[in-house]
Amino acid sequence: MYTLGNVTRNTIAMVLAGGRGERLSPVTLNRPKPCVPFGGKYKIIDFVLSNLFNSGIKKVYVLTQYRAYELNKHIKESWARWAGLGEFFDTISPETNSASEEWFKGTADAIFQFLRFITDADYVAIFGGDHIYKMDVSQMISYHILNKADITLAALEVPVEEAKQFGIFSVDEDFRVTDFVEKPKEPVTIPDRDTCFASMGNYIFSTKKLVEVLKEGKKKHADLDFGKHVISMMLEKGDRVFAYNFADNLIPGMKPGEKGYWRDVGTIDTYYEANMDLVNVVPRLNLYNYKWPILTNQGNLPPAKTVFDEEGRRGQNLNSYICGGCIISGSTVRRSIIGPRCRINSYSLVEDSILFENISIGRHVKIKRAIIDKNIRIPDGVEIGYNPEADKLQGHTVTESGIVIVTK
Ligand code: ADQ
Ligand code: ADP
Repeated sequence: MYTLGNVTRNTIAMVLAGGRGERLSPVTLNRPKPCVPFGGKYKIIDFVLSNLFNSGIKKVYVLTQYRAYELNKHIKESWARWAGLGEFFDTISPETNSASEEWFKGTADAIFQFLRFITDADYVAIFGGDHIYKMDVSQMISYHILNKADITLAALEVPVEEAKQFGIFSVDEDFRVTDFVEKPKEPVTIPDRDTCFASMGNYIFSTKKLVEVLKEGKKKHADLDFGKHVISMMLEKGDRVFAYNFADNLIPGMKPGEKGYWRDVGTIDTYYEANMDLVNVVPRLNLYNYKWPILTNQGNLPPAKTVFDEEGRRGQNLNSYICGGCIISGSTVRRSIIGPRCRINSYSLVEDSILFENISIGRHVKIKRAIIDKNIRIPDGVEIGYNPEADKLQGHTVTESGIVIVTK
């Protein structure tokens, strides 16, 4: 009989982190989506890795591909050290596979190229690396085992208007999946509702079955993909495909409003909103729950400091996250997320904005509803976020909703 402890010890995780995240451009021009900063000190991938870690799954491969340097470095510096004996947080990329000179062509193809890495465990958790949520994965694996499933997909209920961007499926009364369509033009709704069951792109596989279906699938599709091919193939064969309702997942210490919290943060607007939620007086996503900590590289940074400047102007931050190594002097920061090592100088005002890392803001600067990429210096007197046309002339990107993105 399996207990929670040994199901997770008998699971290897493969985290898919190779996608470009084009809809998040220009933030993803130089980094893949999983490597985009979130909540100041974290990167998006820290959420899935923390979920795995807190669930007891510490044999984790991160599959990287697009612009992988920064992500590889982050996994090595921030995650590899959490592993104990027989455990690992490692990255693998297509170029390390000498038998194939090609890049991963699809998500399932990426796993196929590394099948030899997973045969040591009875279960494989294949999770996407680019969503913000908390989930106890051990509950999903236990559910998979109790159902004697071949594959279990994590499921969310989404409004029908959003369904086109997901894999959408129907279930029978036992929550066994009866049909699945990747990004359907006409999504099937749940009976008597205007919502659909969507796949979160997180799968638990029984290892033997995974090896079997990937070998078979590769014969038909060079660009084998879980959403596009694998799940439908398994349904056709009569394999046991089950859905796990994410709404049933419980996290220790979770606040009532946090249940079911999941964000794709796939566009600038959704990314911005999810960050801004954090500086609300009561955010939906609680980063202060020490029973389910979100881990990352703590960095050996000096404390954040807020000072009166020499003429007595008050440096102040209101409803903001200020990360290590920041100095806010004689300036005001309001409803913003200020990443590590930023300097904001006198007479400046930063509001409703996200600053990544190592940003220097001069004097008399005004910034509103902006996202500023790392290592940028904003000279004295500049205004950003007050006049879209002027912002565009400066070469910044401005979204329809008026968020300005400043990159190098
Ligand atoms: P998408 O997110 O559109 O749909 P995809 O672009 O393949 O699918 O990305 C899935 C994950 O794999 C992402 O985390 C991405 O970074 C990563 N990735 C993509 N290509 C990769 C590659 N070649 N190598 C390594 N990593 C790669 C999927 C499912 C849908 C489901 C949604 C939920 O196909 O059924 O509804 O996720 O968001
Ligand atoms: P401004 O006056 O335009 O805000 P300054 O460059 O004069 O900017 O710096 C403002 C304040 O930042 C200093 O008065 C000091 O309090 C603080 N500060 C600067 N560097 C350091 C440091 N290395 N350690 C601690 N505080 C610092």
